[in-house]
Amino acid sequence: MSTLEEKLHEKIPGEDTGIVTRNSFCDVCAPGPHCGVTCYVKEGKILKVEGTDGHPTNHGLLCPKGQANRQYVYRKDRVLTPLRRVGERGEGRFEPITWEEAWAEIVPRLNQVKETYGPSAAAFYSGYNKWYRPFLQRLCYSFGSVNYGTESSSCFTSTIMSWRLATGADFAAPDLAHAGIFLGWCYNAYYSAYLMPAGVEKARARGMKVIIVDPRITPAVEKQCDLHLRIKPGTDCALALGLARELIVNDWVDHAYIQENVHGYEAYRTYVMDFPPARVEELTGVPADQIRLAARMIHENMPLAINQSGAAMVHHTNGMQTHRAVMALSALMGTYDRPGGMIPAPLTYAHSMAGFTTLDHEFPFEKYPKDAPRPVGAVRFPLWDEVVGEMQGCDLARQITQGLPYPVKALWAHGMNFRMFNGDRELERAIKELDFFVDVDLFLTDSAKLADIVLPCCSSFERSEFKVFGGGFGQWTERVIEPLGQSRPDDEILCELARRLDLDDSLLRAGPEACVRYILRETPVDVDFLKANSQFPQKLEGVKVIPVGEHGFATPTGKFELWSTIIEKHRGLDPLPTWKDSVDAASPAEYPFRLVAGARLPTALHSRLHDVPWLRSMRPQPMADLNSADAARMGVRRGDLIELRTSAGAITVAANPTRRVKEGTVHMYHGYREADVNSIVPAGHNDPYSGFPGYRSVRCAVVKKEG
Ligand SMILES: Nc1nc2c(c(=O)[nH]1)N[C@H]1C(S)=C(S)[C@@H](COP(=O)(O)OP(=O)(O)OC[C@H]3O[C@@H](n4cnc5c(=O)[nH]c(N)nc54)[C@H](O)[C@@H]3O)O[C@H]1N2
Ligand SMILES: Nc1nc2c(c(=O)[nH]1)N[C@H]1C(S)=C(S)[C@@H](COP(=O)(O)OP(=O)(O)OC[C@H]3O[C@@H](n4cnc5c(=O)[nH]c(N)nc54)[C@H](O)[C@@H]3O)O[C@H]1N2
Ligand SMILES: [Mo]
Repeated sequence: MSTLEEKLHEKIPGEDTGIVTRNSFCDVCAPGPHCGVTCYVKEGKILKVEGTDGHPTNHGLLCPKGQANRQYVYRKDRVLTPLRRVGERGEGRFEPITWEEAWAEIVPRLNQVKETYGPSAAAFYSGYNKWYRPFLQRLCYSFGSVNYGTESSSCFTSTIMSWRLATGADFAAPDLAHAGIFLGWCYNAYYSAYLMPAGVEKARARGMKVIIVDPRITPAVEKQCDLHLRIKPGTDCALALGLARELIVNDWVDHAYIQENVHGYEAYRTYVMDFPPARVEELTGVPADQIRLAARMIHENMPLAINQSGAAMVHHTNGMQTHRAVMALSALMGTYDRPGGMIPAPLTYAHSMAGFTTLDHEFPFEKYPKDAPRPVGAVRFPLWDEVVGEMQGCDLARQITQGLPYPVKALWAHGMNFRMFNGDRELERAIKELDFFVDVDLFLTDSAKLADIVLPCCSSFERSEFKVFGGGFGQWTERVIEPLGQSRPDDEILCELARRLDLDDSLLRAGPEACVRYILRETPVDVDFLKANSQFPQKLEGVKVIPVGEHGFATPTGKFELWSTIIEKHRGLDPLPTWKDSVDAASPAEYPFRLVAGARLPTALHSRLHDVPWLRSMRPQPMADLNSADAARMGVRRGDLIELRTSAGAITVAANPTRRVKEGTVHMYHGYREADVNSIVPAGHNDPYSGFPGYRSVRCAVVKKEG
């Protein structure tokens, strides 16, 4: 029998130790996984965390980021009270104030901007966090502003545009359980989605084949791959078109599916004939034989499922078109909305893929302002505006600075991080020019230091929240600990703002629970039952899920549009998914490398974990990965300081020579304050279709620093 001291040391729950376990979920990364987390709590403090046994998402597992939740929640720079700036913007001098004092300052200043410049002069922005977004969007529209926007205008929404243009659906996921071949385009799941490889492994065990398209040798390439196409970053569109050509000339495509469901096949067929294997090899660096082999493997192992890459594929100036070109393969092979192919799914409450519909869309849009101007980004990125209709965050700096086509003077943000955009110093400067800036964050970040008022929000462990999980599960969580200091959940802050602004919005004013009940109103989800069983996700019985094969096409032609009748109306944009190299126009002689900014590290999540000690200890210095042969040629060894220089500037980082990255490329993770890679991704290096930054193909020089 252990002594009490031993039990305390081992953190064993019990009456004698005073330690209890309570379940919540991890909100460090989102929105896909949201792994179940069991917290060991004593006297209101979390002592340790572990994955929740039997949880439908993570089955007791946690990734390194999830394991570090205790250090994340108790990060030293947690904001514990509302703060008012007393120094210059960015200096970091604040005084603590009460919530009453904060509202007394916020309300008149937001109203003043509204009265002077019109409601859309106030923009409402959310960083990576998804869970409170429906509240923020509705509040923005109720305020009368059209400028609701999020970090997803650099993340996922370009893929949504691609799907909407092609099929009318928001999203489609690979049906690994029934696929014969998985085209793992930009598939890096061991690092970016750690639960996914298990599904791939299971399918491989029953014979599914895997092709991975990635310039790097990732763990997935080593463990789960039958054919690795080691492509030059930013050239994927050419490879997709080349594969299509091979499938067509060998007569391996699904004519019956195309006949019935595809619009624009003839034009597309003519276009892809310009991409024979030899040319594609020249453009992409993938050997012609491998292109032929890949096409044959697809033909011999149908049905075809494709990785739905959130980021790497669309972080290019031809990214949206590239995504269309890749997903077009599912139309050619007849596997869109077919078993083993790409299964469309709605993005439901708080962007969790529950697979059933709610009143997510109606909740904000019933308040959409009438007779308002178009949101930020609409003039520069008109296709984005037509297909998405939100503020394109990548154009915010320009509009603040130029005041065109109308001024933006105030910013209310949840988790603003200027470092996440290309040419980020422009956004930092623009924010400094604002009349009024409020940032709601857990931490006093460098972006929060630019704010007039900082409001403290809390983590998932400190709030109660409705959550859906894949497979049709729902949970209404309870607080595991009380909110630290005076921090509050974002949804409560937003509902309070609606009350304080006296908005004509009885639903928001009624509070978060009333809003969630409204969003779920037409589903059989039993909120009271979930609240009474808050410790574990419950199967949601009776929710309506559209069967595979019955989704149809909500496009103007009612078909899968290879030729987009929406893009057709936009001058200067191509209705077919056309090829263009995504690299910038700087001189290749001066900048011989291709910089890829941001391939995921298992221990980082954008900026938010760089200050978490356990995770930082794995890669203490900002480090760039470059190919060992390139490094040897320059006499660069591991840990040497190198300068990465682009047409936009330079940063100094440590070198990590590795065989894993392709010769001629450098990979550098983002979000470091001391080596901010987005400061050297040129401003304006954006995709004209989506507005997305071309983070992942920038011409770059690598110079060894002496001493
Ligand atoms: N070079 C390069 N740049 C990139 C990318 C890349 O690959 N390369 N990736 C892009 C992509 S895909 C993304 S998604 C973006 C992400 O970019 P951001 O959204 O800016 O990511 P973070 O810095 O993690 O998070 C923003 C802030 O949200 C705060 N936060 C965390 N939880 C909460 C919460 O519940 N409420 C509130 N109010 N705040 C919270 C965090 O403390 C942090 O300060 O970066 C983009 N930028
Ligand atoms: N650990 C961790 N996990 C994360 C995140 C994180 O920051 N850290 N971020 C989350 C977010 S917001 C997102 S959007 C997703 C992104 O998820 P992913 O898209 O999977 O992210 P990455 O690992 O950046 O990119 C995937 C792979 O694409 C390769 N790649 C880079 N450029 C190119 C290219 O031009 N062509 C091809 N074919 N491949 C290329 C990279 O080498 C990498 O192996 O990850 C999520 N998961
Ligand atoms: Mo993202």
